[in-house]
Order: sequence, then structure tokens, then C-alpha cells
Amino acid sequence: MTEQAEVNAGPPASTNRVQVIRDGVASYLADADPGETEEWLESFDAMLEAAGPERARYLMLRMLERADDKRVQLPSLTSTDFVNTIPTDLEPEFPGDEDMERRFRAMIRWNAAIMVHRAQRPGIGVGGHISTYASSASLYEVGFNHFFRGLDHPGGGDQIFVQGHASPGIYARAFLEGRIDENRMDGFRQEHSHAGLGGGLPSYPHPRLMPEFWQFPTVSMGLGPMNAIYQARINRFLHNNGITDTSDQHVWAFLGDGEMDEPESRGLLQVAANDHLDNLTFVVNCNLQRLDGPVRGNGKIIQELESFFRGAGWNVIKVVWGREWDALLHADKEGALVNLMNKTSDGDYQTYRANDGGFIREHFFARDPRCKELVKDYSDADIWRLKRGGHDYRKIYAAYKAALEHKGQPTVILAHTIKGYTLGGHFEGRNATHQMKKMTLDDLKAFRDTNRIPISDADLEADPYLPPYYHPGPDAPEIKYLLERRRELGGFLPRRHLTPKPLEADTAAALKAVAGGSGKQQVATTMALVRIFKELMRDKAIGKRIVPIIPDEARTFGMDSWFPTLKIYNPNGQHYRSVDAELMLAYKEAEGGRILHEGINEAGSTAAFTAVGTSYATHNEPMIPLYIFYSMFGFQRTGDGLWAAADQMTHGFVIGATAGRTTLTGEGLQHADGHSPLLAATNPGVVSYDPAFAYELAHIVFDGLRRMYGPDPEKIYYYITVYNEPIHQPAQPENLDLAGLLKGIYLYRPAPEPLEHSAGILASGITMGDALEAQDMLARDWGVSADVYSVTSWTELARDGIACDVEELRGGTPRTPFVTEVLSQRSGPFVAASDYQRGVQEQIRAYVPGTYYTLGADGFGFSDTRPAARRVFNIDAASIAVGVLTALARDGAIDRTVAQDAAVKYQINDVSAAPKSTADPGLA
Ligand SMILES: Cc1ncc(C[n+]2csc(CCOP(=O)(O)OP(=O)(O)O)c2C)c(N)n1
Ligand SMILES: [Mg+2]
Repeated sequence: MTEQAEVNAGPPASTNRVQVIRDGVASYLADADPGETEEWLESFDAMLEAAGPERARYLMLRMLERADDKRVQLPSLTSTDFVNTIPTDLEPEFPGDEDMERRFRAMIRWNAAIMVHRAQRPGIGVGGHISTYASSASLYEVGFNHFFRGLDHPGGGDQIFVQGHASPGIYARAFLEGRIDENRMDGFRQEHSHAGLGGGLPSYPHPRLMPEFWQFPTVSMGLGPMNAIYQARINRFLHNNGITDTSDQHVWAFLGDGEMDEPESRGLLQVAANDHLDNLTFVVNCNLQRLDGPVRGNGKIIQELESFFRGAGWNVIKVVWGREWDALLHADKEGALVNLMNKTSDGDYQTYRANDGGFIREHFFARDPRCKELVKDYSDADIWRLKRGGHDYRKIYAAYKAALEHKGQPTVILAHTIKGYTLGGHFEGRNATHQMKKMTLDDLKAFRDTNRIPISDADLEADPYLPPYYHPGPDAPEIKYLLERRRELGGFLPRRHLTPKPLEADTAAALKAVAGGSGKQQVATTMALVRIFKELMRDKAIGKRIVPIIPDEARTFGMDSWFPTLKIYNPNGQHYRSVDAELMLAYKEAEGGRILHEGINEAGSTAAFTAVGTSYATHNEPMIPLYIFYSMFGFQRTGDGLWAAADQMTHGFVIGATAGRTTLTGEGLQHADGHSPLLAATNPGVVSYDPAFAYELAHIVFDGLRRMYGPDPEKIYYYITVYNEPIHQPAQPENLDLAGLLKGIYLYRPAPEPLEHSAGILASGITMGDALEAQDMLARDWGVSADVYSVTSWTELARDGIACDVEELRGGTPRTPFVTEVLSQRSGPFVAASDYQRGVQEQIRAYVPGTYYTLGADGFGFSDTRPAARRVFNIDAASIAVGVLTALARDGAIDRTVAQDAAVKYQINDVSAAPKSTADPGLA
């Protein structure tokens, strides 16, 4: 085929899912028949004149609909009327026993609220949230009874992201199911102090704190939407990579309308659209309120979200009104009611619900005489009973079913609800409702009546702090029904796979690749990492489980060499001829590709890391994510996502590449990372290392594999900093102190001979080279024999020291911290340096015997040559040598003037005297 013929033929039939123009139409079409066009326009004008704008609007919408049916491509409207997307006559039969489900839903509502109320009892007072679940009970219950599949389902089960502060409702359901008893319900928000009294319950979905139960930590607003999108993407990825069959699994994410204001909530919608993730449904609980007040008082959040999602390529289903409105909408022949619905702002809708039926008649319906007329036979109570769609079981059922049946796009369901629903006048629609956690006796009685809970006044009055929970007993028809539904759908949810599936890798080849050193060549630790993982990827047990995740920096890190072999994952394949197709390292996208190239998208990459690294718990398939980022844009940019990853007990490797404040100096302030190890240190689930040499890196990676993927996996993931500066990689020393290397420190090069004075230099990462040079300078010029220690992890050493302190405090036998033990074997003083700010080195101060003097790259980075930057920060070899002399002077071993002379001799405060640069400091 000629090139032109190929273009004309378009993509092959099997690939017609790929859209190059989304719902598009060329705006430069020629008018083939102006006369005919004119006739059409005139008849439109005539119709408008005769029938008015409402009729004109109706006909135009019908025309658009017809055009769509006949496959005439037109840009779609971004928003539709403020009514249900699914017309009543297209609603499916509801397959359940609605009254039965209403009865136990009421019990769940009750127990959720009572759990929070009881947590407010005197002496505890920890509270919780009542109103959010109250607004979303039906949204969850339709799912639990008819859609959400558990882990025992043959398809492997669905993944449900619960709105974090709706957790009381999820616990209350588990209580009815018999998974949580009354005692434990009373342990809500008292995880430790109630542990011995029947167990505690975490405030929100925290897998780390309740590993057998919660799957996804969602309470930091915005992470749920991103993580849900990536869970769906990774499910497909695992399937396409032949790891496990996820074709019959669905991801459901329950989100708040206020939460949708987070940039993270909306910022990755295109990922789901581009991947055609029809295995994903968002359910946005549009109660029109957030914590302080309305989400869009003057506007309409549902309409705004509809346009936004549709513009991003999603299928949108609005569930605005309950079935009680059907008759009114049917009778609304002129569209007056729809018009009123469209024109009423969210702030007003909220106010209506905080009043009564009479108020709604007067302030809503009466605004148009035709609408007032529609409800003339309705009592105020009838008007009050006109429900919102998100509280109507059947409308929700219809929406969920349609979402599952929709192919080729993800779906968002926008459900109109009332915050605090059924909790009575003090709660419903009130601005303060989000944080109200206690109910008065009258509130309780009314709430009980609304939900028809068989608890007497006397029982409520007995102790208003402790109104009773309600469970009808395991033999009650409601409980039998509820359990049967779950049995049929594959068991209880949420739940995690807990039995580890250990992986054992043969690491010999990977070690061999780096253990001999780099000889005459200079190799950066980033390249060494690529070498190590290249070998590990050949291993039978773990090879295909390693998943590189890269936010558009593969070339920076030398990972473009993986493009042709591993290929870049794209569920749509590659339907263009790559510009570099002829080259060895061609850019290759493929359906079965293994590299998750997430584009310039660290947030999404973090979400991918989380979904891949928790596959052991979600799918019972351990996977090894290797997420490599530009170190400045890791913990600093997406610290919250990485925090949640630790909550979710993600396993894998996070690699801070181009690390250090002076290593990629060409790039300057916003790029020069002098603190990521410190940020990583704040995350208790992260084990971080700053290796100097390739063989250190290899052993750290192997140990990480053992600790995370062995028979007894620890709840950790790794953060390793690697550099872009090529150095002569030394061979692994004979008699390597491997235990010390892994614990965080070992003596790398003792001083060759004893001289007049002695000291120790502690260094990590790229600074090791300067430390070794300082060792030579001190021996040559100042009669100081300095031992050089390689510190692979300042943070692990500090954590060990803290653990010793705590044990001692609690009455244990005092234990010597590892770093103290190592350093006590030789003589100080000790001087520490790295390419990071002093705070990193300072972490171990309390555990270093004798004088401890730290150097570091404090302050903002800047662009310059590496030697200049190291001189400015005083972390180069000369500065380290002066640092050692200064420490010796502090100890009184030498005169201070010696150190001062050295500072002058080496010109350490003169940047122009810094050595000339010998290498390119890199670009990214
Ligand atoms: C990132 C972040 N910021 C703030 C909060 C505190 N917070 C918890 S719930 C909430 C309001 C939620 O409103 P919405 O999303 O509309 O949920 P609703 O309770 O109305 O269903 C806020 C601000 C949080 N959890 N996460
Ligand atoms: Mg809300």
C-alpha cells in the first residue's frame, strides 16, 4: 500500500476504538446548497415565532438526538437538563425486595449514627461523622445488595473506594453482617485504648490499621479519585500482561461533591477516558454541601460536573429526582417544571430541604404559576415527600446497571442527595451538619420513628449518651436476606487477600553485573540501577512481575533502552508509525507493554505505584513496581499519595533519580533536591537508602526484595536515591560488611596508616568521592588518619537509635544503637557530609559517640558547575578536610589555627577557586 492509500484507509477495523478527533466536526465545511440551508433556517425562525423558545429548544434537542442515532457526528452538548439521564420508561425492573432492603438499610443508618453518638460519651468524646453516610446510604446499599462482588466471586471481586468519612455506615453494615460485634462498634476511634475491651475501629478506611478489612485509604480528599482511576487502569494492565484475569472486575469510587474541587479529583479524568476504562464507575454523592456550606451556592455542582466529565470523555448519568417526581414531570407539558429545576441554584435547593413542604411550595413551585398549578392537589406533606434521586433505590439501581452495561468509556453517576438525610431538622441540609456528632433525645426519637427502629422511648431515655444499637438477630428475615445477597455476590466487602505468596529471586546475575566495579569506565548509580533491574527482569520468578513506572523521564535515566524490549503499555496499542521506528531504541507502545509511562504526571505515577504495589492484597498477585522519578518531584510533590501508599501497605521500589543538591546542578533551584531523604524519613512505612556505589545498591535492592516479597513480608516500601554523575564504580570489597551495609553504616576504607591524629568521616551517596579525597588530603597535608565510613542510610540508623531509646524508657535493658556500636570501635571525632542538607546527617547526632560535626547542602539549590556548587555549600573534599580539622580543634587535639590555616590554604570560601568542572551536570 502506498503511504497515501494507507492514510485513506484509516486505522484497521480492529482498532476503530481509537479516536483521533473526539466528537469532533470540521468547522470549515463548505455549504453545498445555500438555498436549502436558507429554507431550513427560515423554517426554524417560523417555528420559534409560532411556538416559542421552549418548543424550539425541544425540537433542536430532538434533532441532535436523531443525528446521533443516525451516526451524524456532531459535537455533543456538555450539559443536559437538570433531570434524570435515564427516562422512567427505560428503567429496568428492580430485582430485589425493596421493602426488605429498606428495613435493614434503616437499621444500618441507625447503627452508623448511634456508633458515632456513643463515641461522644463522657470520658471518650471522639465523635465522628453522621451526615455523610446518612446522605449516601442508598447509594452504598444498592451496590452491596446488587452489584459489588466480593473476593470469592469467580471473577475475583470488585474494588470499592468508600468516601472516607462515610466509614460509620460501612462498619454498621459489617455489624449487621456479624463481622463486627457491639463491643467493637464501641471501639470506634479508640484503636488502642479499646483494644482490650473488644477491639478498636479506625476513624476512616486505613488498611494499615485494619488490614483484614479496609482496602483503600480514601480520606485525604482527591486521592480516592486518582487511585480509583489507576486501580482500573492497573487491573487492565495486569490482564493484558497475563498476570491475572480481571475482565470481570469493576472499580467503584464513591466521592463527595465537595471533594470534586480537589485538582487531583479532576486532573486525571483523561487517563480513564483514553484507556476506555469501562471497568470504572465514579459515584459522586452530590448533597450540594461540603464541610462549611454549599459547594456551589450560586450554581449547580451537578451540571458543572456533568459538563466537565463529558468534556473529559466520560459517560455521565445523572440521578437527580426520585420516582415521586415522575408524575409531575409527565404532567409538565410545557417544560415549565424542568425550566424551574434548571434555574434553581444549589443554595436554594439546600434551603428548601432545611424547611418544609409549605416552604417548597411557596419558594419553588410558586415561582411559575404553571408549576404551582401542578402541585395544587398535593398536601405540604406530599411535597416534602418528593425525593431526590440519590435516595431512590430504583433510580440508583437503574443508573448502576446502565453504568455496567456502558462500553468503551468510564461512567460517572451524579446522585442528587441531602446531607444528613433522615436525621431530622437539626441535621438535614444544615450548614453545620458535617461536624454534628451528637443527637438530642428528641432528635433520637424522631430519627428512630423515621427509620422505624423498634426501640422504646424508655430505652432511649435510660442513658441518652448510650442509645442502644439495633440488631434483629441472626435469624431475622432481614439478616438472612442480607447475608444471602452477599453470599451470592462473592462474600463480604471490603476485604483484602492476606496470605502472602512469596517470591524468591535468583540475584546472582544481577550482582555479577555490578560487583566487579566499572573498571576504566565511569558509571552513575542510575545506570547501575538499570543494569541491576535488567538482570532481575530475566529472573523466572520475579522477572515479569517487575513494572517500571516512569513519568516522562526515561531518557534522563537511561531507561529508553527498555522501550523496544519491554514496550510501553498502551491498551490501545500503537496505531501510528513512530518517528524513530527505524532505530534500535524505537518508541514502542503495545497492548501487552510492561512500562507504565505515565507522561508528565507524578500524581498518576504514584497512584500507579500504589495499585501495582498492592496487587498482592487486591489480586493475590505480588508485583514489584519500580517507580523512578526526578527526586525533587517525588516526596515533595506527591507526599500525600506516598503517605497513603504506606497506609495501603504498598510494596515496591521508589527511586529518587537525579538526586542530590549539587549533582544535577545545571537545572537549579526548583530541581536541586537536597532534602528528599528527610521527607522520606517522615514516612514510617518507607525504608530509605542513599547508596554510594553500584554494589551497595544491588545489595539494598536484593534485601528489599527479601523483606517485601519473602515469606513474611514487612509493611514497607523502599526509597533509594541514585545519581546522574558518572563515577568509577569500585569493585565490591572482599570481606564486605554486608550486615552493616544493610543496617546503614560500614567502614568502607580505614585510614591506611596511623598518624598523629585520627578521626572518622561519614559520607553517603555521591559525597563519598569527596570524603575519600579528603581522607588523602588529611593524611598528606595534616597528619590526620581518617577512617571513611559509608553511610547507606542515616534514617535507618536514627530509627534504630530511637528504638533503643524507647525500649529503655519502657524499662527494657538498655541496648546500644548500631551506629554507636560501629563508631565506638575506632576513634573520633566524626564528621558527616552528604549531598543533602545537614538535617539528614543530624538525624544520628544523639547516637554518635564524642564530637560530631556535620556538613551539608543547606539552602536553595542554584545552577552552576558541580565543583562550584560543592564549594559554595562546603561539602567538597577540601571543606570536609577542614571540617575534620575543626572537629579535632573542638576536641582540643589540635590548635584552632590549624583548621583556620587549612581553610585559607584550600580557599574554601572562594567559589572561584573551586576545581574546574570535568563533566556535564546533566539536563532533564
Ligand atoms: C485533602 C483534604 N482536605 C480536607 C479534608 C477535611 N474534610 C473531610 S470531609 C470534608 C468535606 C467533604 O465534603 P464532600 O466531599 O462534599 O463530602 P460530603 O461529606 O458532603 O459527602 C473535608 C473538608 C480532607 N479529608 N482531605
Ligand atoms: Mg458534599
